[in-house]
This record gives sequence, structure tokens and C-alpha cells, in this order.
Amino acid sequence: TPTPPKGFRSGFVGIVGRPNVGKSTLMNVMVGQKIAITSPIAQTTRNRLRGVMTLPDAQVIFVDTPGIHKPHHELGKVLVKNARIAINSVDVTLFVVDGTSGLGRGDLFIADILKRSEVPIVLGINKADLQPEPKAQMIDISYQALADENGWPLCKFSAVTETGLDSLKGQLVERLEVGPYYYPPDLVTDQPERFIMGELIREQVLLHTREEVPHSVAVVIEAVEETPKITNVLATVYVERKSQKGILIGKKGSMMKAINTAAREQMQKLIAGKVYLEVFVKVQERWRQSRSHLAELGYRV
Ligand code: GDP
Ligand code: K
Ligand code: MG
Repeated sequence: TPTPPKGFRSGFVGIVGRPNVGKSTLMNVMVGQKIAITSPIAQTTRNRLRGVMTLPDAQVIFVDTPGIHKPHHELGKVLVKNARIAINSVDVTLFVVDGTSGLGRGDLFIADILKRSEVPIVLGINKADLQPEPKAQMIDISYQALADENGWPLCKFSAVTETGLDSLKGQLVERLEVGPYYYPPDLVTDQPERFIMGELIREQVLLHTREEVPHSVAVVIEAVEETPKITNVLATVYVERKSQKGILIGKKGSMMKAINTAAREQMQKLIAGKVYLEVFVKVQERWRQSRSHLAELGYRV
């Protein structure tokens, strides 16, 4: 990595908040590439994922986290534990809230955890583009009160329309110390391409299925073979029950075909080349309850 210019700042920014406030969407837009999957479903993000944003005068490493909520099973506990670790192992915490509604109990639960941390905090209101008039002002006031009470700076932005992001960047960089390039300037994530490929399949499962199927899915990329013309990807999707396997495959394979086509398109964008994707569906009972199986599937337990 190059020697940074004089006064260059760098460090780690943890993104925390309730599920669905737009943490992953924000990280993607900050680093300029889709490295984290997003969906309207809570618990879309399961791993701590780093996204690197390199500016002329700073390098910010974002740590995306699963939304903080009350855990119901072993996977849930692992997710919340990882979010807590993220809060305490960063230089700045960006606490993201949803601007379409005012401060709620879920936010206060997280605010209580953050108050006890030593790390500087920036409060960010996302989804500015969706704020309902004339309620917007009341909503902002509820967050302003939380910010004032704790001495946190407040920013408002939209990860989708990309408004207000420069000011957010400024607020974050200002709180970082002078430091080195932690990653090469052209790198956007520490995750291997394989991991993102698996996530892109899981994203399509989330978007195509409903109710109990989404949370019961884990994806493993078994093989990636690059040839001059095409990249062949072999994947296994694990579900917990036979019935879920049936749903995922669909009538005459129609559901799997739709998931495959959409995931393949996303992968082609990721690697900027042609992809052939083959996906198998397997039943692995109660994988979310088993710590050893969670570890096998790549979760940090
Ligand atoms: P996370 O659970 O906090 O990581 O949230 P996601 O990034 O997965 O986003 C949840 C949903 O909110 C997705 O459907 C996003 O497209 C949507 N979303 C995120 N940010 C914005 C935003 O600024 N404006 C709008 N309109 N939608 C957003
Ligand atoms: K989500
Ligand atoms: Mg997320």
C-alpha cells in the first residue's frame, strides 16, 4: 500500500441500528459497490462485513452489522454478539435510525448500549427521501432530542438518493485519527468474492420466498472455476425442512430457476464477466441451533 499524504486520517466505523434502517444499503453506497446484500427482511445481514471507502484524505473502513434485536435462537445470539463486538472494536460508531418514523423503543434499546461505550458516536437519520410531510419535522425533533441529550452530532441523509452523504462523510472523517492505509486504496471489502457470491444467492432467496423460508437458509459456495470465457459457480443452499426444499425448488423447478437467474445476473455484475451458476438444495435439520454447523457455514460463533 502507498504512503498516505500528510494529515491522512483512517479508521474503523461501526454501523449499528435496528433491522431495516438501511445499514447495508448505506455501506454499499459509501464504498461504491454492492458488497452487502439488502432486503426489506430483518436479519438479512448475518455477518460482520467490512467495506472500505478510500477518499483523497482519508480511508474509512465501515463495519456493517446485523440489526440489534432480542435473540430467539443460537443464530440470533451469534448475530447480536457480533454486533456488540463491532460496537466496542471500532473508532467511531454510526448509529443509523429510520427517518420514516420517530424515535422508538428499538432505538432506545440500542442507545442505552451505546451510552456505555467509549467510542465517539454519530447519529444518522436515513431514508430522508421517504419522510412523510408534515410529520418529518416532528420525527427529526425526536432524534434531535436524543442527539442533544448525549452530545452526539446528527446527520440526515438518504442511502438511496445519495443526498446528505458528503456531510456524513465529513462528520465521520473528522472523528478519525491520523493513520495509515489499512487496505490498498482500490480495495472495497475484506470479504472474498466467494462469500459475496453466496450472499447474492441468499439475497434472491430472501426476495423470492416468504414467511419461514428466508431465515432457514444458508448458502455455501462449493466451487468457483474460472475459464477464459465463463466462471462456473457451484453452490449448495441449505434449508431446515423438506417442505422448505419443495418451496425453494418450486413447480417443475420454477422457483429455483428464478432465483438462479437473478443471482447469476448479480454475480456477473460483481465479477464483470459471464457466470454459469448451478445450485443444489439440501436439507440440514436445525442448522440454526447447532454451533458447530454455524461455524461450518462460515459464521463466527
Ligand atoms: P439493514 O437491515 O439496516 O441493513 O437495511 P437494508 O440495507 O437491508 O435496507 C432495508 C430496506 O430499506 C431495503 O429495502 C432498502 O432498499 C431500503 N432502504 C435503505 N435505505 C434507504 C433509503 O435511504 N431510502 C429508501 N427509500 N429506502 C431505503
Ligand atoms: K434488511
Ligand atoms: Mg443489513
